Amino acid sequence: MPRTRSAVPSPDPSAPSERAGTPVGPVRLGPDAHAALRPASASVRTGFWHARREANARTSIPQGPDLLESAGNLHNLRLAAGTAAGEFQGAYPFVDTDVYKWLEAAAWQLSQEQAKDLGAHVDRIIALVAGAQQPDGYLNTWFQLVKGGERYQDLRWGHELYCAGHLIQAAVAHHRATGRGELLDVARRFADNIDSVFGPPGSGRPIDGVDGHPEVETALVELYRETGERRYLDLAGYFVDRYGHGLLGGEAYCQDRVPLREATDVEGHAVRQLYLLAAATDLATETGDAELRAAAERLWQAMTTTKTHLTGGLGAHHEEEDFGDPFELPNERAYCETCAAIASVQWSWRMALLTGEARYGDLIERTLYNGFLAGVSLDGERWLYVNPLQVRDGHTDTGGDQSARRTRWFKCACCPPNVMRLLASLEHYLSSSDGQGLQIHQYVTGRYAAELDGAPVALAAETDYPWHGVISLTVEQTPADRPWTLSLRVPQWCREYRVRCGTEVYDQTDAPVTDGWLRLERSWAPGDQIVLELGLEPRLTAADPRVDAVRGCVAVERGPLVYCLEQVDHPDGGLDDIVLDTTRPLAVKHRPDLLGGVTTVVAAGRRREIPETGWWPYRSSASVPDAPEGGEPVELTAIPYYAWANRQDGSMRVWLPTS
Ligand code: FUB
Ligand code: ZN
Repeated sequence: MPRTRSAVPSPDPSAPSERAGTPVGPVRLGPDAHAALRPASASVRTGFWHARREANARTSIPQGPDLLESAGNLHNLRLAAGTAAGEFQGAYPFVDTDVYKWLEAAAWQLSQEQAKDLGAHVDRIIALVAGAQQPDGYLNTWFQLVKGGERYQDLRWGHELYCAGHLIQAAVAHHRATGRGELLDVARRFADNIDSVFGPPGSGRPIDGVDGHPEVETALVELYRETGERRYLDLAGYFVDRYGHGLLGGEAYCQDRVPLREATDVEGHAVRQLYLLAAATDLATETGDAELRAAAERLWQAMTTTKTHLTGGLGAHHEEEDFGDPFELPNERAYCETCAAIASVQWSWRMALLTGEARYGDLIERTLYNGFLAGVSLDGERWLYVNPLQVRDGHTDTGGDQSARRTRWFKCACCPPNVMRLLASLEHYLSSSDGQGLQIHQYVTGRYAAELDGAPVALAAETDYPWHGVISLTVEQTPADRPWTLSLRVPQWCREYRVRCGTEVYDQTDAPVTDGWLRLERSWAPGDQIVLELGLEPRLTAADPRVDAVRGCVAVERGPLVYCLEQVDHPDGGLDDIVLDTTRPLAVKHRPDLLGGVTTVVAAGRRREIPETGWWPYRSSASVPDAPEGGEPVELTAIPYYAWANRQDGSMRVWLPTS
């Protein structure tokens, strides 16, 4: 798609970007966006997500500067600036992004609290980044220090534009959060350098190419949103449309096999695919491009129906960190990179804003509570890069980045600062407004607020979700003379619910729910109360029979949480011989003492008798051999999947055999 240039006046980038009533967060739609919804403001005050965000704010983010120092990332910036001597440190060309993602996380944190120490670290690290930038705006310590300044020659693997993307996102965050423009100046100068180099044939730019790792595209859209400079949006559009034309050798791995507009399935490296789709959705939102929107909707559908693990995790192969075939959803070898879960949330949120549909909030919820949250330990100190759904008895862990054991930091440390930035900006993904009312996508204890034609509306929320299903909302602010609609997402997993709104009570048989939204249109008054009760009966979930890896198994779920067994809770043996008795009821037991306070699900099971098979693990007979019966009864204690690997090493499983 040829790039067009148009002159849109750009606001002064050094001016505080926070306008009254405009929420601070990663996605700020342009004034003419073709979106059904716009992000609203929210705050998280206590409860489940508050605890996770506190670990992020008090432990994960504060540890960042030391970790970036000891891993050499900051040293590389000093080397590039010429203020230190030594060798480049780090194994990958994209180590600068660990710094940028940390800066982004710190910026979102600063938007919520005055934190002097954190602010000082941010200022110091921004100065290091600025010092490393070359006079013409280029910035990449690996290429400056290791590759002798040989720029843009290794687009397939070099990650130069990927790094630029994370720098831009950090800069936008810093500008939105603090109103300060130092990092935004650095990012713009790099973006301008890229814009002067990349373009389609005939554009006068020397390189027609794309990065092997999409990321800069969604960042450029956000830079356009922040600065009003149309050429950043056009550059993003050019990049998105140049994938699939063989510029990267035609490989599915880096999204180059087929143009996105023609694609019928998600494929290749999961994070790459998802960042590209986030960018396509951003572009469809800003430009009204119906073909891109249709492609994004089609691919989201394909992904969720055939390639998503129960936890919301994405990516089936360790080898290439990529999607597998439809229904190829391995269990113990599930890849489910933490970054892929984050990218999925980012993409689904953009889809929710574009379309207004509640189903995107369903996937966001599933991913946040399970595939994403498992990526960080409860204390915020250790991480998982891959998130398998089973660890076998006798598992030999070879350590390294793809270990099934939590690790303090990784050689490829993409996931930890990515978790930090999502947790620090979580409030952004909770609610929206469409001009006619407020939509609540995710339930927290805190406050949701928006402006309807300049009039503030706000609700206080109290809930013990996900342990209890009651969500109490109180109208705090509302225009007196104008009815508006409060829309509450009723999760797709929820079979029974009830809502009380003043004297009216509805349940699943008569509630005004369409497409996942329970819509309450009223003339509201301060003090009005709405109580939503979501039934949290534990349930057994089976997979589509084409998911061979878990045929004959079920998983335990309750509300938005996927459960798993951990060996530490079953000290009399391992987990590989366990069978769940599906005829016996599941019991719920809240355990304030366990894992920071979790609701467990207790089930009846048995330890299967393992038949003698002789010299190898197979049995043959003329007819299909019977599944072994009998075995010792055993009480099974299932914990939320996100909390696994926080005690001692051992086996774990989500999918439980039923025979
Ligand atoms: O290539 C940069 C990042 O490293 C990817 O997003 C992750 O999957 C990891 O490979
Ligand atoms: Zn990662």
